Amino acid sequence: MNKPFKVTITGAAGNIGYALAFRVASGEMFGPDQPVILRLHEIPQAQASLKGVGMELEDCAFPLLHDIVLTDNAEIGFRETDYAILVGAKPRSKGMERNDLITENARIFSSQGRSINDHASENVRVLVVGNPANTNALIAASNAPDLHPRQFSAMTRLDHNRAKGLLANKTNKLVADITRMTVWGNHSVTQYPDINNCMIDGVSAYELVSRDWAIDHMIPRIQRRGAEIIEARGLSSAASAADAVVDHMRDWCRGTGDQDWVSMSVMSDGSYGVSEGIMFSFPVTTKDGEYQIVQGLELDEFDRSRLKASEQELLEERAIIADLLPKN
Ligand code: NAX
Repeated sequence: MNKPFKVTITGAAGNIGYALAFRVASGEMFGPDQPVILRLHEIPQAQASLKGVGMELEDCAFPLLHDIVLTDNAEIGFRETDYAILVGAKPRSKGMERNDLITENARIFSSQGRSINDHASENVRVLVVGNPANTNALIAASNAPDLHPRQFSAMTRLDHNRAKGLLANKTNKLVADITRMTVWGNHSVTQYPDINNCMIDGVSAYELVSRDWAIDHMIPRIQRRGAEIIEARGLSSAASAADAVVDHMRDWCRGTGDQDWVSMSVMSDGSYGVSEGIMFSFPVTTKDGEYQIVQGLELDEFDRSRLKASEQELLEERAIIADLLPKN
C-alpha cells in the first residue's frame, strides 16, 4: 500500500469544497491505489458545517480515506501537506468594489502562502481556485520564499473543459476526440479560449467549425459561462469546478503524456511575450508533478491582441495588491 498523500482543501464546507472532498476521498484524483488523508480547513463560523462534511465522509467508508482532519487553524490545515487546494475565498458582497475584493483576498492568500511555506511538505503542489484565482496564486507564491513558484498554479481547467464541451457539442463529436485545447490568460472574462491547434478525431477543428463561429460565439460563451450557470442554477458552478480541480491535480501529478496538453495558470516565464511575474494560463504538458509550457505555437495578430488584453488585466490586478508582495 502506498503512503497516503496529505491533501488540504480550504473552504471545504463551501459549494465547491463539498463537491470536491468526496471525489478526492474516493480516489478519483490520485488513482485507486493511492490512499489520502484529508485536511479540511474552514473559517471558525463554518466549523459546524465542516463537521457535517466530516461526518458524511466517514459515512461513505471510503477505503482510500485514511484520516480526516477538520480545522480552522491554517498551521494544522497545511501541516506536511502534499497537495494544497485553496478554494476558500471572500465572495463579493453588495456594494463591494473590485479593488476591495482583490485586496481582501490578497490578505487571505498572503497569509496562506506563508503558512504553506512554513508547514507544508517541501514538495507541495498548490492549486488556487478561489477568485481572483490567478492573482491569489501569485500572492501565495510570492509569500512562500522557501518554495519554488513552479509549485503554485491557478485553475483555468474549468474554462478548458467548458470549451471542449462546447466544441464537442457543436461538431457532434465526443469530448474524448478533442485534443490540444488552449485557454490563455486570466480566469476572467478576458481569458482567451483558443482552438487554433485543436484536433478533433484526427482533423483540425477548423475543418469542422469556422473561425467566425469561434470568435463570435465560442469565445464569448466560454468567457461568460460562469454567469450563464449562475443564471440557470441560482448558484455558481460547483460540481464542474470540483471536477476541474480533480483533472488539474490528477494531470499535474500523473502526467498528460505527450500527445495532448492542458491549460494551467502558472508563473509566466516570458513565453509568448507575456510579462514575467504574473500567473497566466498557458498550454502545458505535465509529468511527475512538473509542467512545461508548450512552445512554438503560432499566434497571429488577433491571438496576440487577446493575450495582451488578459495580460493587461493581470498586470492591473498585480498593481492593486503590490503592497502585499514582498519587496526583494
Ligand atoms: P462558497 O462561498 O460556497 O464557499 C467558500 C468557502 O470558503 C466558504 O465555506 C467560506 O466559509 C470559506 N472561506 C472563506 N474565507 C476563508 C478562509 N480565509 N480560509 C478558509 N476558508 C474560507 O464558494 P464556492 O462556490 O465554493 O467558490 C469558492 C471560490 O471558487 C470562489 O472564490 C469562486 O469565485 C471560485 N471559483 C473559481 C473557479 C475557477 O475556475 N478558478 C470556478 C468556480 C468558482 O467560481
